Amino acid sequence: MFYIVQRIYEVSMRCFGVLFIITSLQVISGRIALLVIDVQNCFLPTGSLPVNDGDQVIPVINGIRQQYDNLFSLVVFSQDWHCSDHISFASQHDGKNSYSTTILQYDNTGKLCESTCDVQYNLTQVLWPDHCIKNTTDAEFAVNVTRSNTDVIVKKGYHCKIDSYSAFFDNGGFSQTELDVKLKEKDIKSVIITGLALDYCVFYTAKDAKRLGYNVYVVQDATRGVEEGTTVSAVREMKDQGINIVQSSEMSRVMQQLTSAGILLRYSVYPWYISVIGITHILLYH
Ligand code: VGL
Ligand code: ZN
Repeated sequence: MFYIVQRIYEVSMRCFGVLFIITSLQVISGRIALLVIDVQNCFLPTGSLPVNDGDQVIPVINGIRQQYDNLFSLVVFSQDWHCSDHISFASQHDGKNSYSTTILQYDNTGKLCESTCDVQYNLTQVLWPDHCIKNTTDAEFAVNVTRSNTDVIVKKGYHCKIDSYSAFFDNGGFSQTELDVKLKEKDIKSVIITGLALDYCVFYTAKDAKRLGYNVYVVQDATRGVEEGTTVSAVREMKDQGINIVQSSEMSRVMQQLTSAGILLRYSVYPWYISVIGITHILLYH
């Protein structure tokens, strides 16, 4: 009789062990997302808003995918997707040159003040060359960037009267894309951010991700900036805000850190009595 109880006990302990390992692994593979920001023709050196060496992020991003794809629960591609008369285009502002700035005024509902209006927000807008116009080749993803049909695509900047650098919110914080919901659906806790441009869309996406509570990594050599000065200040501000700036050569350490954190976290919420049973078992039978 005692022997049977002992056997049942031993088998169930083994099952617990296997269950523990499986649930830990699920946590590991269930929590990290790779965000690829605006790797589109428009931002490549031959595009309408060329970013210096913008094409050089592609092999770095592809390399990260090749090595760590199975550790990402989600890969998201954001896509700058503008109306042909988008408010951020210098061409829509008489006498204004590309790369100059203007102030855009919005009322409390987030509507652009074009005539008399109760101004609630003044947003400084950099005026860009016409770029990433929706449904054009210029707005397509770079042909060489590795994509899979399970990747999620998040379009942004499609409201004609407001710009949107972040892949989460427009520049006034008036409206939100589906990105946060998609990440939460997959229980994502950490985001690895790559893409273009470091001083605009990567920067604002990283800051919003941090504010929303994600653990944020920006892979610096998998990004490029539009301009030197804004790139330096963006990197400084991200570091100040607790965003991790890493190099692709450090990715193996980062992924290891994130996955072992997963095990620890899982262990700390694992029912305590299983440990007690396990320890008792070892003391009694070994
Ligand atoms: C971006 C400027 C204008 C970007 C988008 O993707 O960083 N920059 N639109
Ligand atoms: Zn844009």
